[in-house]
Amino acid sequence: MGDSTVNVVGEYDAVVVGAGFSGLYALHYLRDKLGLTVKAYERGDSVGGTWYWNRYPGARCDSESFYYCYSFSQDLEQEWVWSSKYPEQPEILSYLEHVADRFDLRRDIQFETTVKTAHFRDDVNKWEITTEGGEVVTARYFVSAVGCLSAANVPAIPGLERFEGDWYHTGAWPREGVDFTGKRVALIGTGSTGIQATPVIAEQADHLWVFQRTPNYSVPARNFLMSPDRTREIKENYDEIRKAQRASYAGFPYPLNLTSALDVSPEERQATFEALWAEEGGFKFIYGSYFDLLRNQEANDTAAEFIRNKIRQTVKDQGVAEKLCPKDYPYGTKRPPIDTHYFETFNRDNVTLVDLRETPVEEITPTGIRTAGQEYELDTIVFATGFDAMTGSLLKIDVRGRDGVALADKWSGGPVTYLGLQVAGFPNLFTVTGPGSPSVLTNMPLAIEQHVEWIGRCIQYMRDNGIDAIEATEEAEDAWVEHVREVADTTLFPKANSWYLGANIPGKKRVFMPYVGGFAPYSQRCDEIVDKGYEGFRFTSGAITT
Ligand code: N01
Repeated sequence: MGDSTVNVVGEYDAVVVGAGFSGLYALHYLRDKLGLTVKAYERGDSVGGTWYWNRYPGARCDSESFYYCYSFSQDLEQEWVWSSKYPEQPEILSYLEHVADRFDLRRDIQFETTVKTAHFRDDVNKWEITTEGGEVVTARYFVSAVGCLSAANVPAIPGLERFEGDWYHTGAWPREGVDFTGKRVALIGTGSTGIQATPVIAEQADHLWVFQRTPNYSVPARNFLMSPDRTREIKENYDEIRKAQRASYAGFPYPLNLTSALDVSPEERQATFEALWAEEGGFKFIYGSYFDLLRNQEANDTAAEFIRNKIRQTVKDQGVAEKLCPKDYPYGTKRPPIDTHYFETFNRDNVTLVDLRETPVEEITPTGIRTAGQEYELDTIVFATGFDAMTGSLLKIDVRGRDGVALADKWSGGPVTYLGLQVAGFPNLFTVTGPGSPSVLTNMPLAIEQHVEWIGRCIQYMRDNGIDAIEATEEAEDAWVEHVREVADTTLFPKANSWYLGANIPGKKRVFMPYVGGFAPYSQRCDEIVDKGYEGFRFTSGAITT
């Protein structure tokens, strides 16, 4: 096909990039349900995606295990047993390895292979995909399952290359682990990752300095081991649980509370927050308390102040406690972490909080970190500094659509998509959990299943109707981008400098990327669009020459 100098080594119906939760399901659905020939590429040497790379100390799921798993196979649901409410990373990785083996997926995944380019060939309505090793394959459908939080962000702090100790990013953690015993350690970043890692590293390190730029609201996880009775109850009720998840705002089956935080007495509100804090913990605090916490500043203030008071009660040194109290953005507008003894850790003698707002980092020296206030002698630096979220991983690939237009150029003003599923000008490119979808605000496996199933049904429809290419129209894309922005503006989300906005990456265009309209309305909208004959999409058919 095309350029005769290109050595095409394989022709597939679909190429999937990534073998995490989304890539594995996409491969299974397209290959085993639709009967397509599928090739998946994965840069790691095994499956797992996020759960393959994020092996940092304390890494664990922060959604309940029994909700944070696939629902597409009842047999799988019934046979897999979760050890605890929030299992650690190795257990989730084992689950994904089990899925890969159980559905015989590995034979179609090429590991340790990074996709370098993906170019749409207008003449044949196919994608030409090149790996870093120079291998070229073609595919009718190009499915991006690269993950929303996979492009690690190591901040460009001057001097890192001269540091004589060891440094790690939490999202690319060494497989053999890191022994912090006797080490002087700096951890930079207090998002969900830093908050999970801090208490665990503190137990091992000689001394841990936590470098905080923005304090975070965190709620206790209250992890527990799953009893056989609880496991049995969940398995017996999975149908109902999944139904409730699919009908919910964020993919968690918590009963919907339509009460405003401002419509109850302060005593009642306090009692509600106390009960959720003490008994349940986790995301139920935000999604199961009052519906308007993310919509009304005054309502949000009540939860924010409750959490600040908990921090003040927990941390003995009130000067440190105040620095740990977030005050300049609403609770929940940065992705809310949940923790196991994070704030308690600052009561340890071997843990020091470094407030980068008071004393910013100036440089990394060969022996440590120098801030405006002090020099810290270090053996190890841990970057828990997050990711170039939602767009970073896909844009690492040179993706070109019709007429050779680069996705990087198309998205230079921020990502634009239709439903987070497709991009105008990029036919047959499907983005699982793409920007403009509610995925990162939703229980991820559920969001992934909804996308993969939508994509699979779309491809089946195309095949049934002799259609070669599907592409979002520019009008539908513009309208969706505008809708995503409008809905975000009805909430408090844009008030925080979060990765949802791209604010954590210097130079990244600030655009609120996820769809905050809720998972259930979003998936209903996706279905309605199908019912209306794929409204907002354009189909192309024609004789294909290969
Ligand atoms: O990353 P983050 P993360 N100098 O971007 C700081 C998911 N997740 O890896 O807030 C100093 O949230 C940055 O400071 P600021 C979850 O969706 C899930 O923690 O930008 N500091 C912030 O404190 C989560 O939201 C699980 O001012 C710098 C931190 O680094 C997402 O992954 C577990 C800096 C980055 O926080 C990302 O979480 C863990 C700099 N130059 C994570 N640059 C589950 O359990 C950045 N920071 C499912």
